[in-house]
Amino acid sequence: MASVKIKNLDKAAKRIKEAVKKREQIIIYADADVDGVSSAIILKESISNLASSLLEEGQSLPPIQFYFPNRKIEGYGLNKEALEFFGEKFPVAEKQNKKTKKPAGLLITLDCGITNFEEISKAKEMGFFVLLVDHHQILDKVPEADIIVDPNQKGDKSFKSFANAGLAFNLAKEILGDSMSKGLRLSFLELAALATIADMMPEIEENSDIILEGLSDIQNSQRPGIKVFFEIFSSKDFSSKRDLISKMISVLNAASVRPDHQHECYLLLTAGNYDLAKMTAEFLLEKSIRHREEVRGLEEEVKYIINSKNGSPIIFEGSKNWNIELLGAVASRIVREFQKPVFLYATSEETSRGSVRAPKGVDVVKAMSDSADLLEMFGGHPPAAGFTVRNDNLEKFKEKLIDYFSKKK
Ligand SMILES: [Mn+2]
Repeated sequence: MASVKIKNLDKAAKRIKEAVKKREQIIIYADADVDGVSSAIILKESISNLASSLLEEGQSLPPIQFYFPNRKIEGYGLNKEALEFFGEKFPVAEKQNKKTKKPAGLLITLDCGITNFEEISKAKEMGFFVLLVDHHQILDKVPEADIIVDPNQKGDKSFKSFANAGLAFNLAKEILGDSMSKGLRLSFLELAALATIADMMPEIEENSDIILEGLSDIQNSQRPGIKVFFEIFSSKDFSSKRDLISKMISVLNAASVRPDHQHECYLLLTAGNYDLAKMTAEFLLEKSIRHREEVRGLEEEVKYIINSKNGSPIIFEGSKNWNIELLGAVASRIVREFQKPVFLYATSEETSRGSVRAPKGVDVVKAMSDSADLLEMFGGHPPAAGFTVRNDNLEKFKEKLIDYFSKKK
């Protein structure tokens, strides 16, 4: 796999090894979707495996804090409130930092971070060493992180279409080298395969290798949280293994972030025993059924609104009653039917947050770059992205987008 090395992957692995040796505080801050959660598990388990080979007997693992931001409350990506929470939780480290000028710890962002300019600068000011691992598009500059791994950055000649968990798998290989057992490798590939499919990354080159190998024996996975799906679903209801995997992903997608910033999907995929895995999987299955009904309902509502208007090159709709967590799924369905860029947003008091999906060949990140001065935040992949905009800029943003897409035609 991975013929051309991913830029800075060696530096990232070296820095993680150093943190383990020095038992530094490590914070894993990952996006709360299947890709982010899979990335977090791969990294955490690489660190545990590394630690068991590096540390002397009796020494413990470096302290690891997980944080999955709740998209509904905190939005997408790294946020300042979360950083303040880390500052309060690890005040000793912060004080130490002022005296010794040593980093307060290692903050690793997974599947997010590349558009968090201010937040990353703040983390640096707080004394964190910031390692950013993301696969989203680069805007006109990159944040001031200490190490950036993102195949889209300048000077990176590697494969561009990895899911973030594909990057995490390559990072794991770099960290563990020959000490990665066959079993562990397969277990990581299963997660990377699920994430690559869940993130709808193109199934070409390295990604097709990841999927092929990762799904090869997934029905016998070492993870109770994966294996359980092959028992709660009856295989006769599915035309293929791949079909069952899609259903499994739709269940995983229904998982939420808990108030303590732990993630239900993380808990399922790392469950140590079968009973816990079964209970969690069944709970998520129920939730995914409700979730799907909500998506369908919202889809109907959006279609009703847009059918009353036509001629616009884009679909741009929002409401204060819509659930941001469903908008990506709804926008994907609307795009398939209308073949236009779709911007759906949920409005709160001062700002609106939205999900964007586009037909093949349309780059919505580029389209939004044209309105960068109107936006609080935006980013993503060419066909699937997100934004935050102040409500007083919503109309201007819409007009600029209409203008942009009218000219393109
Ligand atoms: Mn991702």
